[in-house]
Amino acid sequence: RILEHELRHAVARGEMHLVYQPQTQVETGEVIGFEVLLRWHHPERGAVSPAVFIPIAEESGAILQIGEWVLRQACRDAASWPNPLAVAVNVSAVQIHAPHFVQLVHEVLLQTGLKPDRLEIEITETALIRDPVRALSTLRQVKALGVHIAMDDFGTGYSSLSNLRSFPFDKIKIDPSFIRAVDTNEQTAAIVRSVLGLGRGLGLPVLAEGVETDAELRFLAAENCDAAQGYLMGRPAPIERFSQFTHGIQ
Ligand code: G
Ligand code: G
Ligand code: MN
Ligand code: NA
Repeated sequence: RILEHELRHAVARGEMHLVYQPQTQVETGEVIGFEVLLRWHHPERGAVSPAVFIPIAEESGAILQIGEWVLRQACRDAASWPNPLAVAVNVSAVQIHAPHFVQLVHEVLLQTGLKPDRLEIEITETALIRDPVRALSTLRQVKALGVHIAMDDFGTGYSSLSNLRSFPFDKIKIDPSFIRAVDTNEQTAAIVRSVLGLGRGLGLPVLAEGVETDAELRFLAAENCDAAQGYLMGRPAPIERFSQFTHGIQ
């Protein structure tokens, strides 16, 4: 396929770049970190969505090279931010199951000087099902480095409560589909309340993704949700846009 061939050269040709989206503490509104999101500007096609090219990169194996570039660039950026601002990097199943993933993370932390506890890797449950034994071993080793691990898109896909018990997660990220209209839909509200209770019971902070309105944020504050991310607090943008935080002025 065309995209697959072009993907393999996209990093080397400088067609990929990173955008960052702020994550805030619900109670104070303080920015606590940023999720890094990959963007591909194709010379002819223009912007190609990661929802389109990430699956192709995973099938072709190109995600290994692309993911390494994302991790290195994100850690390099974050190393210059004031402590304790954190960076959250999406990591796909193919990367988790690759032989040298732990070594790569270790090496990138050493090279960039980023403190391990300021890096969070985001993993969906789908990434765990292919080889759960191997995934567990890898995640334990990553955690032993001091890196944090977030369960991404919680509530969708292959969600299983047993994953929360079996894998060493440090945070739960509730999928945006549960935040949409959480303030007006009683069923959605009940589900979000129960996830917050689950987090509390397990001692895991919960971050709500896809917060777009004040009413959604007020609901989350009233229910003691720990953290939030969404267009309301900030759209994904080049890191320069957030210099008031990353340069420690505010
Ligand atoms: O930013 P956007 O909402 O368009 O991202 C769409 C999807 O692509 C999301 O599920 C997101 O997790 C995924 N994604 C974005 N950047 C990366 C990345 O660097 N690595 C991986 N594996 N997935 C990413
Ligand atoms: O990695 P993950 O699947 O969580 O990807 C997060 C995606 O959610 C990103 O692609 C980002 O562009 C998108 N996103 C972030 N904030 C919002 C929001 O407030 N509303 C919607 N609809 N999407 C969002
Ligand atoms: Mn994510
Ligand atoms: Na998500």
